[in-house]
Amino acid sequence: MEGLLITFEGPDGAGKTTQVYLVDEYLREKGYNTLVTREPGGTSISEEIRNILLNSVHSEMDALTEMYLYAAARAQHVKQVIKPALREGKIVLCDRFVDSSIAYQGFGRGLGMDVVETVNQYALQGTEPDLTLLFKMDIEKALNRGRARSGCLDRLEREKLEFHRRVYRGFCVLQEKYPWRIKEIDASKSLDDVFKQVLKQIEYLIYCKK
Ligand code: T5A
Repeated sequence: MEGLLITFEGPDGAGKTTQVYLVDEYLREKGYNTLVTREPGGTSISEEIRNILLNSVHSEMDALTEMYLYAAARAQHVKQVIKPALREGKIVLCDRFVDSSIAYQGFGRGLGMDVVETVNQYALQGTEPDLTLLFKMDIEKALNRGRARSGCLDRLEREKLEFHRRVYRGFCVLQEKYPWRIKEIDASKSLDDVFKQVLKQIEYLIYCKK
């Protein structure tokens, strides 16, 4: 089987990372060759960019700078990790990807979808997710889940609720634009229930690609 890129998207704290690792364990037990990675991050350069982006010290960061830094981290990640893994036939499970840039920088920061998509075309080098799982739930509840876990907030999590509302709307617009790729997950449910929804989509994708 050729490699597959599966991305996990949604508001902060919706439970994406938890599911990435559950899916990884499940697929490995079934004998699939998987790779877990994340954005921003996934390479040493991209992880350094992540530290700049999420550090709450940088409260003065301009929206354009932010967009380019996410895209720069992505360009390195795609070239160094994602493309090679896909060539090797791996199932790549990526915690956030380009849709986050469109939602957060395009809608949240107000840079617009077109600008963010255009800049990211260069970073993506033709790479597109085969499936995107969009974790949807009340954003305040999701943010509280994240807060309860870590206690401290990163630069993006510190943004006002209105920012997170715009981001969420961005994800909804993307879902409408790419319904064949973006599948909704009701993230408000229990861990087991969310896992079942996620597996249903992934197993269907694998079945279709066989
Ligand atoms: N960003 C990212 C951009 O602005 N542009 C971009 O291009 C990209 C790629 C990244 C930040 O950068 C922004 C988005 C982000 O703000 P991050 O830390 O990677 O920062 O952000 P998140 O992906 O949001 O990571 P979180 O860890 O905060 O959220 P998750 O992964 O959605 O949630 P998770 O799995 O860690 O779970 C949170 C808590 O909830 C519990 C877990 O046990 C955990 O305690 N939980 C549940 N509780 C009840 N029911 C369930 N079903 C649960 N599932 C998990």
